[in-house]
Amino acid sequence: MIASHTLGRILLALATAAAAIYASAGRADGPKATIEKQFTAAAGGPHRPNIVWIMCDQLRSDCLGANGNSIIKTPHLDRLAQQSANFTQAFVQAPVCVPSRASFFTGRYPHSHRNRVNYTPLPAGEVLLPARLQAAGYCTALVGKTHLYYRYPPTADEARRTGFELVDLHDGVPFTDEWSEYAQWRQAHDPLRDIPYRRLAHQVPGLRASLRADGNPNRAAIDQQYTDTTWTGMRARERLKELAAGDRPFFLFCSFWKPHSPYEVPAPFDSMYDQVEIPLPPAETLESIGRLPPPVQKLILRGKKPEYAMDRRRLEWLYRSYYGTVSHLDREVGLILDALKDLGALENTIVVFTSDHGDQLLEHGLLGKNVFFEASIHVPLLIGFPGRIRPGRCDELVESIDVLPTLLALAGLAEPENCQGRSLAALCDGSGRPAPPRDAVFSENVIPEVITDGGLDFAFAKGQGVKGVRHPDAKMVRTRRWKYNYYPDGYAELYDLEHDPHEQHNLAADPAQKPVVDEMQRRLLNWLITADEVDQIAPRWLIPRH
Ligand SMILES: [Ca+2]
Repeated sequence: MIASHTLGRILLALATAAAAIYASAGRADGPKATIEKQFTAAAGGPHRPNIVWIMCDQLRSDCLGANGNSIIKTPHLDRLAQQSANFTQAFVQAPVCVPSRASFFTGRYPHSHRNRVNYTPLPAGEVLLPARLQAAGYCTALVGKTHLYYRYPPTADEARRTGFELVDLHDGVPFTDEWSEYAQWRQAHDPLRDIPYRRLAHQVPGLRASLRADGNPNRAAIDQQYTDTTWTGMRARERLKELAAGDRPFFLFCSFWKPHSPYEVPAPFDSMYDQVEIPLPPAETLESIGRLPPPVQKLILRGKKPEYAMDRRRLEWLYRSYYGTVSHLDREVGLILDALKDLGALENTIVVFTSDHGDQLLEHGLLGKNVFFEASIHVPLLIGFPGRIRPGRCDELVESIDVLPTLLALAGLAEPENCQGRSLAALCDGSGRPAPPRDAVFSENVIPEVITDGGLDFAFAKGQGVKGVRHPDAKMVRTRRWKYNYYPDGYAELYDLEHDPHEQHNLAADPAQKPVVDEMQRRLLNWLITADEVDQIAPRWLIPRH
């Protein structure tokens, strides 16, 4: 038994050591207070660059001209790509909106920030990028979709609680229209205000007569000038004028809802690809789908009318519509870049362009996302900053959690202690400083839609999942050559991306690939064990400094 005075001495020694570590790191308060103090102190620092982050929803990496697509017309994004570091191998941490967006804005993996499923709340302790920039003296503005809230309903006040000072909210789905600035604006301006904004022209009796029989069946009912894409661009340019006239650095998050499905597209973009042949993915069969892990099969075959056997003519128009929507978005990006230039703000503004995930566009029989195939997890990522970032392609593997520390580094601000991303600044600022590349990227996916058929009924029984089916909570690790997806209950996928870039041949059960499977499992296990060390080890001593 240790004598009480000895125990006291040990405790004192431990406390002193802890205090020394604490003091050397300059951390005297809890994590959130410390972060705020650091940023408040930084607010009086040198003039900081503005940040314009242009976000879109469901845009694939390969649907930019700058990324090698010779069919799609994206001249303005190509211009931005020429002026930016173009991260050609950027991957999201979740192939669905809310977890992915939470990762972008926290710099943390989904299992760490714990916002795993759409329309679930952000944990109260998670501090988002706009709040960090606001604390550093930035004027922060949101135009469009955020999809991140600490509580329901998704109002402008709730968006302000995430760190946005100026809010023009539009989350883009009918059940959030009650709180949508765009929906209100359209009601005040659009002569066709009674027609829902996602409605197709051929669904509206009064518009059918004006349609060409051989025209795009996905033509939107409403005029392009009243779409949420045009509104988001217009409102962003108006905000930019206000922000550029202010005396604070600004952060504008300009967040487009498109090219998210449904694939309605307004004129004239509906006919832009009329005569164009776009390569389509191979048709899938029940047999080919049956070779996928059960959660992925369920996702593809969900609903009363699974889409995997879609008519090829319809699929052709779907591609033309998606491309037309991207070209519409591209026009708006061009107008935003022009506005920045006209305001004289381009030189001191970091411009980011990316997406929260991609779209399968019927690859592997699926529309939308929620899977680890390249079409869903591989996104465009452009980061431009005149004079600081060297324009050009960067083919290193990067993760979406890397964007937050990159922006903070470029703005001269400290990285949060719990950030799991790595700043990309050294990869693209021409400084020649070493930037250890990632040799693997990770993604995570809970797939509630598998169980609920796309509904929002998330009634959950512990140990039984939803409606008696356990949540398929899957993990992915991807190196340059290999992708390994792990599902609970013994299912897995292994793809050799070098020889099988379209992920057609699952090698997980191939005895010849057992060493690769073992190596990928080791990578997953190491990542799961170590990713949270930033929360649990780094700065969390509870013993006071003095
Ligand atoms: Ca999304």
